Amino acid sequence: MNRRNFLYSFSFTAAAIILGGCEKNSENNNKVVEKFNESQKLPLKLSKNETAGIFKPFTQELKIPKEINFKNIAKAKFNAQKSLVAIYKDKKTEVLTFQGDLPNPTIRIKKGDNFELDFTNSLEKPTIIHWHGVIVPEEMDGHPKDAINTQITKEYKYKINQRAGTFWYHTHPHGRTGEEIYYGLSGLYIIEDDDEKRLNLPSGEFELPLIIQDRRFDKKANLIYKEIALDNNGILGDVVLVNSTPFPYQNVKNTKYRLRILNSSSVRTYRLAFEGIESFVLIGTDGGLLEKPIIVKDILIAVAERIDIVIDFKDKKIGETVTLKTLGFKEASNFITNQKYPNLGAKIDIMKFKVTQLSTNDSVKLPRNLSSILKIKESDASKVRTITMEIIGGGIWTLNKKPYDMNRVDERVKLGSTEIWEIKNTVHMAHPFHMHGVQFQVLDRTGKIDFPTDKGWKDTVLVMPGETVRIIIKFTMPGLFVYHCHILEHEDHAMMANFLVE
Ligand SMILES: [Cu+2]
Repeated sequence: MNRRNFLYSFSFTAAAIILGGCEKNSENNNKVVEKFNESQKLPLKLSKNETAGIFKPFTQELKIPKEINFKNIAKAKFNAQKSLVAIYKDKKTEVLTFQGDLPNPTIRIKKGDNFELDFTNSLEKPTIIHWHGVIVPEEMDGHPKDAINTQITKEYKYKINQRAGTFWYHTHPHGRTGEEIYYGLSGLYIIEDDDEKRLNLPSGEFELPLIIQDRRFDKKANLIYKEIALDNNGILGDVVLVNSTPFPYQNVKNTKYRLRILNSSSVRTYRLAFEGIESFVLIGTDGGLLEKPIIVKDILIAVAERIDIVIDFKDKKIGETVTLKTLGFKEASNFITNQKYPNLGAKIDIMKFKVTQLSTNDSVKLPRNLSSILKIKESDASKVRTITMEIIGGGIWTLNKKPYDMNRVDERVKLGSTEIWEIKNTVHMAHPFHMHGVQFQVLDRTGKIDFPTDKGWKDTVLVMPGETVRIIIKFTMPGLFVYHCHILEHEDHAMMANFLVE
């Protein structure tokens, strides 16, 4: 038994026995999970964690990705490559990057402008970049069929034709997306427009991107990837990186900040809240700003989703700290996950904001109206389709019980038409459903949990266990695109399908 197994086996035995089946359902089991979660409040008990000996949480300052702003350049260059990066201060971790360092650069571009990038693949296997949430022509979208071989360069060139919002990019080779994102190949992608500029939202030093990823490291700061037998349902980590910084801190002034948050983890859904500040304001979702701000105390963010929030540190004195944490989300699954790592219900302190300076300027007022969202009418829909989320024999994750086949067209859609898709989750695990080539609206859901993010434009929606979520989509971009579960180990399995818009 290695050190990690030994340390974990002590407190995990009770949970392991009761959760040993495929699913749990009794009240007793829930109690065990509660207790289990409590014992998992990381990083307070970080001695369980392999990296505990090599760093102290909340001592490394948050890294801010550098920006590639298309206001200043005509064309960018990415080269997917192996790199050594100091995730832990004074240690080198082997990762994958686009420009030699992590976090990868944030792309910033204005609606109406042209995006141009040369992408070279210096990895050993074929890969391709997908611009998640950005509606681009088929050949620019990064469909897994378009993966380029090693030492080949692909030219991306397209025009931004959509409203402002927080998007992201990541590689998308079939069967290896999870591994490539895990090792580093993802980044943020911000679209701006004049409508949003006019709102004078917090910007510059008062706008912070937060890319959240849970990861596993050994004592030498090497990333540990999946244990095939134990991680079939998704990889959970015990170290939370924000912008590739483990459990960081950020110095702030006592004023409003806009936080653009992306969950780029493998499977974990976070229920984010701030210890020290009771409520904050949700202003945007995957596809840009909401119509009106929504005040929340906590918010769910599943893998691949983005939330745009404003938090106000105005009541904090110099020297006070505010902790961003996840309250845990055990509702996400009754499936067992790798018992060595904090489960989906675990409460984890993620990062700290330290108020170190008084603000000299608090002119930012949050407008009552942020944008207008034209509701797609149900009566416009010409077709209703049902997509089921299933696990089939041998533990294979699928959609409609059909493992993904790159060459099979699963759904044919008429260009310009509007459709309702009913996403039906038949299993006891929540799945984030993502579609390429569109932004959609959520019509309704059968479950009890209220998602304020359902009010905005979406490209990824969490479907709870046993739940049916109805979405409405207008198809404006012709071509072959994929839709899939965004739990990375599920999409790599076979939980993906093709739709052809023609
Ligand atoms: Cu899934």
